[in-house]
Amino acid sequence: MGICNDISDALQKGKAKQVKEMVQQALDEGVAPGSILNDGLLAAMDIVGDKFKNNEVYVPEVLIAARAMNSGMEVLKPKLAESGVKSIGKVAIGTVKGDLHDIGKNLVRMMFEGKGIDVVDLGVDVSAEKFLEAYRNEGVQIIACSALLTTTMGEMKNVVDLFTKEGVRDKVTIMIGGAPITDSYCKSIGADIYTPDAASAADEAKKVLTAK
Ligand code: B1M
Repeated sequence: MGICNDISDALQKGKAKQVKEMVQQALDEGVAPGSILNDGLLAAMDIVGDKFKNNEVYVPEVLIAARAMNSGMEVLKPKLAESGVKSIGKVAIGTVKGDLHDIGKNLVRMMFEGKGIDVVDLGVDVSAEKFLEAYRNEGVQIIACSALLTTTMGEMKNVVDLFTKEGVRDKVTIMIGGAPITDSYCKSIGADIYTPDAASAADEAKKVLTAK
């Protein structure tokens, strides 16, 4: 689909205004909203995510591409809702209690959105209770916790423990990440998935959501 490839190219270059205009043009030409999403916006974010994983592009390029995706989504979102295109699932993300770092968390959120996942962003300094509340009130299938400090990573264990105590641990997938986090830490606290970067987090979340 020509115009979807053009949208994808513009998005990869971070051209927000152009992406927005081309999404509108594609809609005017009668291209299905789902095709614009999958073959244009999401295809482009997949490519950006892969390049980020391979260190071919860095944080600023990803942020610029994500901004371009958001401007395309502004136009597309109402049409997707009308045409009944559903997201693949819902995630609640936050930086854990005591921790105010949000650049990595925001990147993970953008990569999730780039996979067609709905995201409830709880922000920073998020307590275990707030994660639980989001699970109960928002119907999320995944809880995603970010931590940047060795002094706050222990909060992730509190999240796992609270879900266990409340008897809902097996109802939700708990993903963790951030600079001090490792796979062995993930296993030691009983979380489900550790990923080292935002693109891998989105890949793993998609696997979980599409397997359900
Ligand atoms: Co702070 N800070 N900081 N800081 N800060 C670090 C993390 C630190 C390593 C710096 C250092 O000393 N060398 C150090 C932590 C040391 C430690 O605990 N071992 C540190 C410290 C000590 C502190 C303060 C305590 C400093 C002080 O006040 N004395 C304080 C703490 C405040 C608090 O949180 N309560 C503090 C404050 C700040 C600022 C506010 C100034 C600012 C944050 C601004 C913001 O986020 N809005 C800041 C910054 C910017 C940093 C550094 C320089 C950069 C962090 C960053 O954004 N990296 C950092 C040093 C460094 O890393 N060079 C540092 C870019 C970002 C894209 O990477 O977040 O790692 P990152 O995300 C990655 C992966 O980790 C992963 O994906 C991303 C990439 O794809 N990822 C996930 C992240 N979350 C994930 C979740 C997943 C999966 C993957 O699944 C759910």
